[in-house]
Amino acid sequence: MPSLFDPLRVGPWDLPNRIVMAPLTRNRAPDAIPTPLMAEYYLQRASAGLLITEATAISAQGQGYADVPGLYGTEQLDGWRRITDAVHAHHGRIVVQLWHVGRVSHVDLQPHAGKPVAPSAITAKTKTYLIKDGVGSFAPTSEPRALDSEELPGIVHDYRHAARHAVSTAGFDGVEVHAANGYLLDQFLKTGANKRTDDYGGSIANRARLLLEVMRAVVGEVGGARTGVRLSPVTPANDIHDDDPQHLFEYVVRQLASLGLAYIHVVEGATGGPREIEDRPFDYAAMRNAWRKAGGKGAWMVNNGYDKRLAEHALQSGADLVSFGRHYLANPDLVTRLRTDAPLNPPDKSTFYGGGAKGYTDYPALAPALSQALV
Ligand code: 8OZ
Repeated sequence: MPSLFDPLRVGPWDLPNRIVMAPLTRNRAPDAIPTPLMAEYYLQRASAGLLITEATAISAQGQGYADVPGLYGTEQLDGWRRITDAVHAHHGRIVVQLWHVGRVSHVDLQPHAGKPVAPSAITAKTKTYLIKDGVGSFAPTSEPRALDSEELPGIVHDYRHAARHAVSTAGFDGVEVHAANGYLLDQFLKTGANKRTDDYGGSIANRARLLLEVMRAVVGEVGGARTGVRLSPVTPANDIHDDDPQHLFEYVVRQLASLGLAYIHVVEGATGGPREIEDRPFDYAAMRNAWRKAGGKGAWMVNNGYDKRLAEHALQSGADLVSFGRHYLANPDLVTRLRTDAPLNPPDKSTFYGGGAKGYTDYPALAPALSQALV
């Protein structure tokens, strides 16, 4: 039976273990430019099997929160290059999460103070995060406008362009397309946000069209073996829901199976919340079986509320990788701590979003002598 500490080959990557750092939004990139402090944070965690960066905007239109990084400007790419160099110098592997927020944005964050874009003009009952005069606050998202079908090739182009520069300019080992948590691609997928009457709305095949176009474009740029995707079938995050997620997501993974992806990353339950949602049941094993049956060969990565016991159980039940969010945030040496059953630092919620080194790069690792003794 595989353990969390067994190596795994995924695409071109030799992962030393099956422990992945989940994407975590931290709002510490003023003007969307990654900083040296961010390099410190990621390199501290380089012993993970794989690091997935915080969600990173593919375009100015894809921005929805203050001080989240981007991947569409030279300074942004240069900032990321310093981070990937630091991680590689520490023998780690790092992919960037490609993000377009869609309707989860605010006019203050949009080019020319325009309306955020969405499949349909339906406001999400959720909040975004703004920083004004150095003070952060949560604000309701703005009313979006429905994207014209003529604009969709431009969005696919933005993903393609971001993926190309992520690998060739910023030095990432690959990319993860963020199609979860109620952002643009999830908005297109799900009936709660997509009321379109064109080829991108209505049937499951139509609602999945934009995601599949984006995936083919990204794979065409960087190769399937360097591409993953994150899905969250039933999360209520950002006011999203679907009437029939089981059929929707089984269709999506069947369509993705021929692309030779590195991995599928599934958020089980409510992102950052309960793994079971009473009125939103979902059979994740059936989703995985649909992917395998259709020829999907990449790794199956699971996420949400895992601890060591649950993670080992998931590996025994057919998962290949487990991603950890809050535990990774608070434990730079999570691999050693899990291996040695050492106590975990608790995460401090008050420093999740925004700020500096406090609650970011100052979580202690075990003393080297102690971690040596425990191994
Ligand atoms: C927390 C705060 C802001 C954004 C996600 C990118 O849920 C996020 C996010 C999380 O995927």
